[in-house]
Amino acid sequence: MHFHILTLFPEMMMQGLSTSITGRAMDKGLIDIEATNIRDFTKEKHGHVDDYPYGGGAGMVMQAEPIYLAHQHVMEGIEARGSKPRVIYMTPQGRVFNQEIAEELAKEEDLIFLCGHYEGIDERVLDMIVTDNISIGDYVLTGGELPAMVVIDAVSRLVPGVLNNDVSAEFESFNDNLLEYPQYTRPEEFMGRKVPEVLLSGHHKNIEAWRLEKSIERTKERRPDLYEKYCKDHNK
Ligand code: 21W
Repeated sequence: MHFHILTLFPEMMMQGLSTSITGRAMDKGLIDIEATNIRDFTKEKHGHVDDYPYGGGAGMVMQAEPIYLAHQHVMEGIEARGSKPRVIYMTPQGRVFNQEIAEELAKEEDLIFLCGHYEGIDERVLDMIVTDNISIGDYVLTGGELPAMVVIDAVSRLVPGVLNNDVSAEFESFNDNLLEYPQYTRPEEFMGRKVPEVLLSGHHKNIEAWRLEKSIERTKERRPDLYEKYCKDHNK
């Protein structure tokens, strides 16, 4: 899986994504991440990439040309491989990201992320290059960089081999609309609190039943919206 990022802060993104599991996936060659600095494509002598909005208003707007040229540059590398990738604009106005979207994106060979900063991007270049608009939720951030990192992290762990555990990433939280059961490790007793007896019993059927019960219990308590769906799916 090849991730391409158009951003004004490539170092921030490479640093974040080179850490932990995504970093190991890069080392193993399972994913690669190329962050292109939009500023490298400005033709202005002072390196400006933004300007005042026509019609007035607060803040600055990112100009079309450097983004257009940065996108063209990235496409040159990709088209050599013969694929036409989706261009995802990270924006508060996009589809709200979830696991289903992560699974859909994980099927692609290349993904291009466009990250805005300041108040936004000149609409004309968005019309020309963007295929998808994605938000990560209804709160206001300072730019699209952290949201793109969130999406890349979620998609990366669905790439075969990225997680080294035996159970595939598919059988996890948000499957069947249930939250996960509580987990415990050594020691058996911590400050007077014991690990639930059933987990020490070695009785696999009972353990499975206990975990399902706990999953249902905490979904009802913490995520009543998911619990509703679970009940409907199970005719309860
Ligand atoms: C915040 C951009 C506010 C634009 C027209 C007139 C990407 C994000 C972002 C940001 C505005 C995501 C305006 C959840 C987010 C992002 C920066 C408002 C003002 N437009 N997901 N005036 N939350 N945020 N523009 O903030 O770029 S995905």
